[in-house]
Amino acid sequence: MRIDFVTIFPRMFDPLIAEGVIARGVKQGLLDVKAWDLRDYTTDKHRSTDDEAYGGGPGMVMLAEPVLRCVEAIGGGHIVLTSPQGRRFDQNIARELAAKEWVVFLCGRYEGFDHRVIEALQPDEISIGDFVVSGGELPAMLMADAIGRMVEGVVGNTGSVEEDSFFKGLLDYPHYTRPEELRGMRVPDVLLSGHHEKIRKWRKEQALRATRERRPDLLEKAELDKEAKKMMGWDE
Ligand code: 9D3
Repeated sequence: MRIDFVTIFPRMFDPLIAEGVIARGVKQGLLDVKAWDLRDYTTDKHRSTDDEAYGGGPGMVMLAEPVLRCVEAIGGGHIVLTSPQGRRFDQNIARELAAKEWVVFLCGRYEGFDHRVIEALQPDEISIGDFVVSGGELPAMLMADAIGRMVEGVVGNTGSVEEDSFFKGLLDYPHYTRPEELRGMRVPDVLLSGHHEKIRKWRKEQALRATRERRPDLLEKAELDKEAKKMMGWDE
């Protein structure tokens, strides 16, 4: 899979490409990741990437021409525009984008892009949530991480919780490792018991309880099996 970023801050992407799950995918040859400097596609001697808004008001607007020139130089891909006005990113959108061969993120700054970028490219506008960050770079990196880890082979996830069909859509159960006792706090006996069936049920109960207490909205969407409904006291 190929992932490109169009930005006025290409060096912000250095750590993404150097460390972690994206770096792993790049090293394995499964991901091809590049940050493009919008300034290289400017058309004036000052290498401007933004200007004042027509109609007045505070804040600058990013120029359309450098973005369009840069996108033409990239030459393809599914174009995502990071924007507070976009559809809200979630695991389903991550899966959708991970299925693409090539994704190009346009990272906005200031008040965003000249609207003709949206008219010309008709990008897939995506937000990461209802809070304000200073630009699209961090949102794009966050989405790239979520997408990259879903590309086959990037994360060695044999038997991971996420892949377990039951725990999909639920919060995680508590995890413990050595030592058995830490500052007076013991690992739950059931996890030391060696009873795999009891451990499975305990984890399932814990995941259901955490989800009911913290994210009841997730529980409504989750498809619970008979055993889970019984654990929740929902059995007839
Ligand atoms: C909606 C807020 N805008 C009107 C007052 C101003 C504004 C704030 C922040 C315009 C652009 C930005 C920069 N943010 C992003 O580019 C952005 C973002 C975000 O702020 N929150 C969640 N997801 C995203 S994706 C890109």
